[in-house]
Amino acid sequence: MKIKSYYSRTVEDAIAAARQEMGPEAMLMNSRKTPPEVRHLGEYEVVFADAAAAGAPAETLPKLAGEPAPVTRAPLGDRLSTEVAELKKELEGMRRAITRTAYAPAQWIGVSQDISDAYAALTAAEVPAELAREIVQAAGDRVNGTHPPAGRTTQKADSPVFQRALTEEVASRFTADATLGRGPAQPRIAALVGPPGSGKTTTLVKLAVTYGLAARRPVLLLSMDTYRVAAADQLRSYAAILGVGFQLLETVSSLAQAIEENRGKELIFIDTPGLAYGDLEDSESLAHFLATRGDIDTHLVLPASMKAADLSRMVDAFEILRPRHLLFTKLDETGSYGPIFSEAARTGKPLSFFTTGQRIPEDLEAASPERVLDLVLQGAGCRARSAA
Ligand SMILES: Nc1nc2c(ncn2[C@@H]2O[C@H](COP(=O)(O)OP(=O)(O)OP(=O)(O)O)[C@@H](O)[C@H]2O)c(=O)[nH]1
Ligand SMILES: [Mg+2]
Repeated sequence: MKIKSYYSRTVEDAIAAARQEMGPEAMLMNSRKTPPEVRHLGEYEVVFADAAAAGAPAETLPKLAGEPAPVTRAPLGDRLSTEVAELKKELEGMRRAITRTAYAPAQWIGVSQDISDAYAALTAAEVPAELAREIVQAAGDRVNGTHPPAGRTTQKADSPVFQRALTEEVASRFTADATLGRGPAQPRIAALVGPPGSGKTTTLVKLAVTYGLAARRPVLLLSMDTYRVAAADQLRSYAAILGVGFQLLETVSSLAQAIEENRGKELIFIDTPGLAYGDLEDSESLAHFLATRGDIDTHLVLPASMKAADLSRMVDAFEILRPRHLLFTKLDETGSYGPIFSEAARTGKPLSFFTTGQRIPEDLEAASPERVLDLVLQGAGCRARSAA
């Protein structure tokens, strides 16, 4: 496997140099404006890999110059982060104790440490209180066959059993399905919809690289984002960088035609403009198109950092586009992952992918039940997972 960085004044020049040296099969792995310390090499850096790099696991993908290495911390940094971690732990303990007494149903207080801890952990993860209560109650029922009677204390020895029941209870309430396209139909077509700035375009490119180019599947990128010139240009230049087809379409009938003309492709990705509440009413034709096309797999792209109540409102508003999957972005921008789970539980829609940063294509994950359980139960969490 050969991986090499190319520097130049423009991305296009750097790509041209790479393609000249490595050939048309070479695959773009990363690109960015160079940090000041290597600026003398050129304004932009692109990293290319030859064909043998395709399919390499994400961990082995190259880092760009100036990106932080996986870090040996200075001793002072070590001490500080240990202290911060301890402080966080203490604060978490205090917060849990407060949550427990303030919000837990009265009959739980002093009854079962496991139940009140689990409730505190779920609400700390911002799982809505009602759902958190239902889950721990049901987990308790799984263990006891009934709600824990007042005055009864769960024995310590019961903890692993309860933690397993809690994990099973959470797991039974959502699904994960990291697929693109619907059924065996070819080409597989995925559309990304969502509010402005949620990460649709960059996620689409991550998906196209990971599931298209890296897997050597012919890909086409289509954009319905004619609202802003810059938006279409963003995807057009990504398509040029990746060396895949791109079309900007103004109407749903031209979108349908473009799909028809490209039946030979394996994967077609459709980017859409960010739609705010007001826009949703005006996007009737796109909504009707996506809602009625049985072959298009629509993913609703939402930032994980959005507040739970806003998220629910947004998901409900986007229902007119009939999204089949929920795709959460910007997991790196929050520490509370309960709303991801609770929206999946509330709507019954499977979680498809997560994005965890701005790097293309590395910061993309296929959603899996294990990952979601880790995110949601991280407070109650480690115990519940290891008990499962
Ligand atoms: N931190 C972080 N930033 C992200 C992530 N995904 C996307 N972004 C950033 O969010 C910003 C918006 O991303 P876009 O992909 O342009 O969002 P969009 O939904 O296409 O935006 P519109 O087309 O304007 O609606 C960009 O700066 C992205 O780099 C992520 O997982 N984490
Ligand atoms: Mg966009």
